[in-house]
Amino acid sequence: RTKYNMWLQYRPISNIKQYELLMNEISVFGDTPAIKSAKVEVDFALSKMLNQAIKVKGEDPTAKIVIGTIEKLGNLLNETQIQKLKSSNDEGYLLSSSNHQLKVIGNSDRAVLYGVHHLIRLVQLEKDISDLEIFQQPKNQFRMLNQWDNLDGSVERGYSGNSIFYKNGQIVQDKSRIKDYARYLSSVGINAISINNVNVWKEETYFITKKYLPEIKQIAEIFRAYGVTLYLSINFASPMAIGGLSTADPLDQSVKEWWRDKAAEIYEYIPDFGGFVVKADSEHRPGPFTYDRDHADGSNMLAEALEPFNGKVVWRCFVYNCLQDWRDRSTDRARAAFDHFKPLDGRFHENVILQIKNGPMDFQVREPVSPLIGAMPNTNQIIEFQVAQEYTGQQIDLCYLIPQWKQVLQFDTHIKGEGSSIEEIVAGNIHPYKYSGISAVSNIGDDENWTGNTLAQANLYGYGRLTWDPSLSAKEIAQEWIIQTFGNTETIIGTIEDMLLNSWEIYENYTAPLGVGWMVTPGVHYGPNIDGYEYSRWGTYHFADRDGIGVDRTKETGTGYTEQYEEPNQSKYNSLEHCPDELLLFFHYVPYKYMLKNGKSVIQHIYDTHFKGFNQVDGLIERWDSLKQYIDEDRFENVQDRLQRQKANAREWRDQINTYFYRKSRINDQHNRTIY
Ligand code: BDP
Repeated sequence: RTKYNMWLQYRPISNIKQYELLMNEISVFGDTPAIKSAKVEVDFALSKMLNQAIKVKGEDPTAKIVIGTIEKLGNLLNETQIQKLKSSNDEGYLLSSSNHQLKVIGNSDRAVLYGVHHLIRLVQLEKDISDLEIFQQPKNQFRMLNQWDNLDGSVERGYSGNSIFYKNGQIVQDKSRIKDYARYLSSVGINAISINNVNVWKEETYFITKKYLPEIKQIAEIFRAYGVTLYLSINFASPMAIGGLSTADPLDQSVKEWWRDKAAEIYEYIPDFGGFVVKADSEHRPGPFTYDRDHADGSNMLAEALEPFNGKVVWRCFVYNCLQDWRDRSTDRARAAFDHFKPLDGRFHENVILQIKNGPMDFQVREPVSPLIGAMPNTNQIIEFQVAQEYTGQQIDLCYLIPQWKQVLQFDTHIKGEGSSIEEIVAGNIHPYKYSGISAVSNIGDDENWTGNTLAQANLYGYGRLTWDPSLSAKEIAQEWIIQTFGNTETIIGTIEDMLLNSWEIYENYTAPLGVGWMVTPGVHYGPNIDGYEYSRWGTYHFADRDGIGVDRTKETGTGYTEQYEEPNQSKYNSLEHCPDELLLFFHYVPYKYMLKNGKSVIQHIYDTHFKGFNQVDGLIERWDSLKQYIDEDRFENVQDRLQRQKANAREWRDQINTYFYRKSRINDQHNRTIY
């Protein structure tokens, strides 16, 4: 089950002498579900890693290891420790150790569980624990995952087999895999999950009825024991689809009442239900527009229904016209979210949270940061990432996404002057948001290794760790993950770390150049089809012709999208001279011979990166092959196989892109390499 265990291998460590303190009796205080999980986990993990039975006893404050909440164990702390814990949030904890005692004390049950996982991680990483005084609290309040799972067992944009939640039109009977998933999530600090696809239009509409609520309640209980709050995606037209009403108008009295009753019913089953995730007026999903209402009307109506129970509405901002006429250049999909939502600032209830994709388009390998994030000082916001590699190699190709997310989080919007980074905005430090944080589309399925490509486990692990502590570097996260997953050997760490850290650049090198995006096979979104979306209705164009390529989004001659940014970003992106190379074609249409800041022409850059990207995949293969003796056959072959498929994909991309642009431009490669 090595591949199944992901980063919770609990491999026996070689030098157990340094952990003598842990070989004493452990006393865990309390018996709520989350505390019980902490107890089971610490017992299981330490016995395995230290290779001996661990004694867990009843509540005894003199035990060498004590674990519990501040409520129960506060009297073991000194004044400074108490103050520090009390000034941290509900999920904060303390790990403190001396020769005599090791304490894991949290502000809540959930925090205790996080503290226990921290301790376990330190041991697996073989860190010194003799003199600890670690206070930790998550930087983000929301650390959420969205499952795009359907009741028929399929997973929208799923690249790891089928759903672990549903099979053949039913919720799975054996829920042990869901429990294991909850364990993994809690180990990296994820605290919320929505368990069904955002596109709700078939049988899933009935999830909020008594036909499914008894079983969803069971799932909620499983997650609760791991500190994860359950949400459901809903169909905005439910009052009509399942309620027998003739309208879903959010201002209609009967609709409001229907949702109020519905909320009350759900909370009878799940008293700590998180709330609704809503995709409305987006890609054919129903929404308030049908009734000439706006997104504030729509979300507020649901918010009112959930308010008495402390429930939240997570309202997605992925709203754009997906039926636009490609002949009409007056609309720009990149502008859409900002144009729709920014004017509504201040009109949302305080339990509405807008969920905004990291870029203005759709999870491309490279996009600028969405200008909507931070642009609504009076509206709660969370950012949405995609752990699932829809446009970044579909868990066949290697693409470690933490560097991309870090770049997004570090982007300075200047919305309230210098230092208004996305990281601080979503942490709620720039505007006084009541709720904020990070959400993401999950990448798991029922493949035995959860993520298709074993190395894609690093994205799930890293997502959790990063949302907890955005100051961790992509490299630190990679190292933690590698050691826990594969072992604490320098060769392994160095080699895999190098593969992971370069993989995003490599993927970008052989796919769509300079921020232009897409060029993928329509529908599936894997492999090249350069003009596949060029004359379609989705608003995703590259405008390549014989003279040049790129989308003009400037204010003078283009769509004016650049104006959605605060200065100095607005001027930087708007000017050809200052726009960074990697986003050039997102913002500007330029001739093929246009000189980049890196000293190459656009066309030469395209040729060079595509030859290079393909060669780099060979490099990945070589590096992985060099690990054969260190890695179990199963996981070794899984990655080896994926890398071969990646190579075939990279070749397709390289050849199609190079040929396409050679034919368009008729400009030769300076190095005379073979272009078909
Ligand atoms: C796109 C996916 C589509 C999703 C949509 C969304 O291709 O399957 O339904 O995003 O986020 O990236 O709603």
